[in-house]
Amino acid sequence: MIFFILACSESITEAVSQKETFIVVRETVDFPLNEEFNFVFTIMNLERSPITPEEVFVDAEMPEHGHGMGQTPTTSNTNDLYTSTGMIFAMEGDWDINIYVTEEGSVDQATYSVVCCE
Ligand SMILES: [Cu+2]
Repeated sequence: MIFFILACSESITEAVSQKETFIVVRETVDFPLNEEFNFVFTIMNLERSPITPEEVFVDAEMPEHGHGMGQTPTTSNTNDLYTSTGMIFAMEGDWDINIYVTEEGSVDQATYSVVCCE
């Protein structure tokens, strides 16, 4: 863990969900300003095997400003790789990308805090 923090301090690619039921590993590390982008990620269980939950929903917001992206991305899965299309950061600053996963009727959430757009 210490190695991970030292090696990847400027772009953390893993996020553990709030209830610790899953891990998100993102491939997308760069974010354009005011231009649609794809957010690509894998969802894993705690044993680090890819999973495809019943429902996966992605959204993003600027917590300090109280607004979102102004549009809702579409999330699809191909061979265990998830892609959210129609993401857009129209403003520079701190964004939270939220991944909501529903399994057996219960929702858990993982969040990446990223900065647009270094
Ligand atoms: Cu804002």
